Amino acid sequence: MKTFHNPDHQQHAGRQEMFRGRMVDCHEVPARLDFVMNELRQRSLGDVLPPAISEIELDAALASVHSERYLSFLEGAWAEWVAMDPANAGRDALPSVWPMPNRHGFRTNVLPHNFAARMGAFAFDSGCPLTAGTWAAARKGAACAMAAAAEVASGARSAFALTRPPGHHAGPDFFGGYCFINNAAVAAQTLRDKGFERVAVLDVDYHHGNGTQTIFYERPDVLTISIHGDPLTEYPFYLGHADERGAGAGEGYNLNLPLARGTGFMPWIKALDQALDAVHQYKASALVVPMGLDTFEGDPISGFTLKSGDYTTIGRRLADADLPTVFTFEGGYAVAEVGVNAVNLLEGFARAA
Ligand code: Q9C
Ligand code: ZN
Repeated sequence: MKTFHNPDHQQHAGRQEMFRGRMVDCHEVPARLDFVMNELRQRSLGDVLPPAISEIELDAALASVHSERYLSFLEGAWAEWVAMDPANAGRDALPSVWPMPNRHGFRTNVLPHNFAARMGAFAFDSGCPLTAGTWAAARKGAACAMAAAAEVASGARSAFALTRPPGHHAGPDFFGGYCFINNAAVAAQTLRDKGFERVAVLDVDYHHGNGTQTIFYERPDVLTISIHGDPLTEYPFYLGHADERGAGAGEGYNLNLPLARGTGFMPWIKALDQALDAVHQYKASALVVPMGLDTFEGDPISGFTLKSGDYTTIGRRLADADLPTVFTFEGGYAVAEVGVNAVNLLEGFARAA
C-alpha cells in the first residue's frame, strides 16, 4: 500500500486549546504523524511519497467540498489575525464570538469586520487554534487525499493519506475539532470524479464525523457512516445521533452508530459489521475510511477501550468489503502508540487475502 504523506504538516502546530475555562496544551501535535511514519518505514508497508497534485486540480477539489466563502476566509485568516494586532503573530488565532444559527436575529449573511468575531462564523468550537501555517498544511493535506484517491482510481487496491491536521470535523463552511479541510470528503469526491459511481465513507474515529456527514447529507452518491462515542456525552455533541439519516435526495444515505462511553472491542466490532452490511447493501464501488485511532484504551481524550492488537482485526474486517479503499489519518492522541495502532490496521488490511 502506498502512503502519500504531507511534507508541510509541521507548519500546523497549535499551542493551546480552550478546555473547561482554561488553556491546555494541544493534543493534535506534529509528533503524531512522525510516529506513524516511523512505524510504516520499520514495517515496510510500501512506498511513502509526497503528493504530486497541481494547484489547479487541488483548488477544484477543495471547491467541490467547501464553500468559496469559507476557503477564502481560511486563505486570508492568518494575515487578518496579525493585522488586528502585530503581537498576534506570536499567538494562535481563536474565535471570540459565535453566531447562533437558527436563533432569530443572528445574521451570517453580513459578516463583522472584526476578525476574531468573524472567525466565529466559521468555527464551531474553541479548541481548534488556527496558526501561521495552518492553511499551507491543510491544503497540502488535501493533496495527499487526492493523490491517494487517484492511486486507487488507477487500479491500486488501497492507498493511505497520511496527513495532519485531520479533516473529518471540517464541514462545507466550518472548522473545528482540530480539522480545517475535510480530507476524507476530498478523497470521496475525487473518487466520484474519477468514475466510481457510489462511494461509501466509513468513519472509525472515536468522534462523530460531523463535517463529512454535513458535506454529503443531501447526496445519494456518497453514503456516510460513522461509528463513534454517543453525542449525548461525547464531542462534537451537536451531531451524530442515530436518527440522522440524510435529507432530500440523500435521505437514507447517512448512518450513525453511536456507542456509549466505555464501549469495548466486542460491541465495537459488531457495529463495524453493521456498517459493512450497509456498505454492501449500498453496492458501493469504492470505500473511504477516515481512520481515527482515538478508540484506543490509552487515548487521553476519548472513552472506548480498544487494544493495539484489535486494530489488526479491524483492518482485516475492512478488507472483507473487497473494495478499492482510501484511508485518511484522523484522530488518535496517545502519541507514542498511534503509529503502532495505525499501522496495525493498515497491515491487517494489506495482508488480508
Ligand atoms: N480537551 C479528532 O479526533 N475536544 N478531533 C476535546 C479535550 C475536541 C477530536 C477536548 C476533540 C476533537 C479529529
Ligand atoms: Zn477523534
